[in-house]
Amino acid sequence: MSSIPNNVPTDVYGREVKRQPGDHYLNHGKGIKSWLLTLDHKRIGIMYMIVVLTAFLLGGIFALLLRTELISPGLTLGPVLGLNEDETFDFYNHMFTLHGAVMVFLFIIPAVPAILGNFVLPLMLGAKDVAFPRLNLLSWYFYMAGLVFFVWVLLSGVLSSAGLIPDSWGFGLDTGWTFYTPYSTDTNTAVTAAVMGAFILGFSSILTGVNFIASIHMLRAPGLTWFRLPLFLWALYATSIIQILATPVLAITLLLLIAERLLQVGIFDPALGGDPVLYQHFFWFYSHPAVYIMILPAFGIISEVIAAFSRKHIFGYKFIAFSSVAIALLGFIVWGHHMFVSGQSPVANAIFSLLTFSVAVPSAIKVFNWVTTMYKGAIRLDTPMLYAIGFLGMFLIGGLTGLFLGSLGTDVHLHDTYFVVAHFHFVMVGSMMFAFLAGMYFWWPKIFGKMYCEWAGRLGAVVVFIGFIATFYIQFVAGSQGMPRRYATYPDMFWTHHFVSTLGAYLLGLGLFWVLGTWIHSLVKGKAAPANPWGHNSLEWHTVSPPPHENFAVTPRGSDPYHFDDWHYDKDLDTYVLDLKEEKPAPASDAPHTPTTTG
Ligand code: HEM
Ligand SMILES: [Cu+2]
Repeated sequence: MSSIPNNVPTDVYGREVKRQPGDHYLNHGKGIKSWLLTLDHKRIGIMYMIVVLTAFLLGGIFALLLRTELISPGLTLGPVLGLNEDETFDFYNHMFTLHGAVMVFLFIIPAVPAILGNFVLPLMLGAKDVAFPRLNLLSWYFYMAGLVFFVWVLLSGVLSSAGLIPDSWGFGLDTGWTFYTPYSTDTNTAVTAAVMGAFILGFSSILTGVNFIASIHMLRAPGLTWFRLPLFLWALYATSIIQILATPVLAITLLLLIAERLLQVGIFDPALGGDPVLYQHFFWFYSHPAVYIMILPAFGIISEVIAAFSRKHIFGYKFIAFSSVAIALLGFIVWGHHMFVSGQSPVANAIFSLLTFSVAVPSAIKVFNWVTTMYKGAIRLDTPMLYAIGFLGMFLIGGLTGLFLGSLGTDVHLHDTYFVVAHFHFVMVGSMMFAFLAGMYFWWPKIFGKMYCEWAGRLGAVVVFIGFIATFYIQFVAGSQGMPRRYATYPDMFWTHHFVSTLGAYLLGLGLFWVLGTWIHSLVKGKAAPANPWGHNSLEWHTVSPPPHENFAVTPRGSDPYHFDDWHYDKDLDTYVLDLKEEKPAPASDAPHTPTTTG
């Protein structure tokens, strides 16, 4: 456990910060209204944190229900709930659909940009807030509106099976998170409500993207040139480009789907003269880039954490920065790899397969640079770094198995098997969720002004890692032996695979609850955080923790964020401090262009 003597907050020079009421963003304004109407990016980040983590919990409960059904080859959970065979299969379809949809649309797409991005981006820029604070708040409300639709979808399933609402109102959702036509245009589950929810969530995502791009262009502190931007900001920049360009395509597709359901216009449904493969093209034109909306911000976090905990300048800064942009652009031309068995022409298949491999190049550049940054570094294995190292291994496995799926020949065999399930969980959970947790622990002291308990954080990381591997690694084996995805029952030959996987999932769930426990413990009992516990040099570490409402007392000057040499480790304070004589505050007249509407 970190030991700050007397538990006093300290500034960048290691001097005690005398706290006054209302002098930081958490106590600046009291009452629920001061939160719900806030224009402060930091508070909006926290509001996102609360709701997005709640969505994650919900998705996690569905996951555990799925895994419980799969613990034995026949019907397992269904009969316990009083369901017959058909009803159990139905129940399973609903569970994996809600699990996938909630995890993708409500957790993983917003998690890093909306929670950590919102909180950290203006601080990293040395700005007071994002470029459009009101739009930022609006995007949170869009998220909440989308959430309401999904909650309705869930409730409709519960209420109709209890006989409280007529089935014609829709009951639950059983299309898979991809809403593939023509099934999604026919089924009488609550597809329209779910699709409306995803449509509205899209606007939340677009507004965040607009805000981030404008902020990075307009609000950089004096001296913070483009090539001094922390790599997390390059990653968010690349992400924002995708959010703005790809999300509208999904929005239009979803509207067409609703039109098809309500008006029978005949766009996707072959019975009406439509083309279901067209839907798949539209859907994946968004959803492949969307996987980069999920993973690019994660890359950004890893760059920050690995540099800080290796105490070394990041290796290959420009390569990492440009590879984010390259991935964002290449991500737009590979969507057809989801459709190798859809009846697409062999020429198109071959081209998409080839293009897919090109994405491996910038991805490998990143991994190379991260590993090289660690090489001969003074590595500190604190909790964020443990998650970052876990990320490296998981992303390697997730990425390399993607090559099997990108290869035409092998994909035909592996398509729609557990190999795919394992692959995308290695990328989404093993990589993206690990990076998210790395970022949460990394910025936690800054966000809440409290340290977490280090040994407990590390233990959580180890349990989550073991649980994750146990759950998902064996699914590669099951999948390559032919276990198809989206089935509630299976032949005995897969019993061991599924049994191990389910026990792993319980362990993973336990680990994640432990993680939550370390956060709650920190909020209640954590020691006061210093300004810069990790000795990183990007601007958010130049202000006190938690930051004041307006972020910085004096406008900071941007310099190389990975130049750590000015920060010295102070044993007594257990934090990094700047030498007082090195103090060179920028003149206040250099204030960056910041909006005047921060409330
Ligand atoms: C935390 C532990 C998790 C467990 C134990 C778990 C388990 C499962 C299981 C059993 C399935 C159904 C596989 C099938 O029969 O096709 C599934 C599907 C899926 N999961 Fe997870 N999952 C977890 C976390 C996540 C996360 C964090 C995400 C994304 C952010 C995610 C995204 C998905 C998606 C997109 C599907 C596909 C749903 C569909 O086929 O419609 N999962 N998961
Ligand atoms: Cu893809």
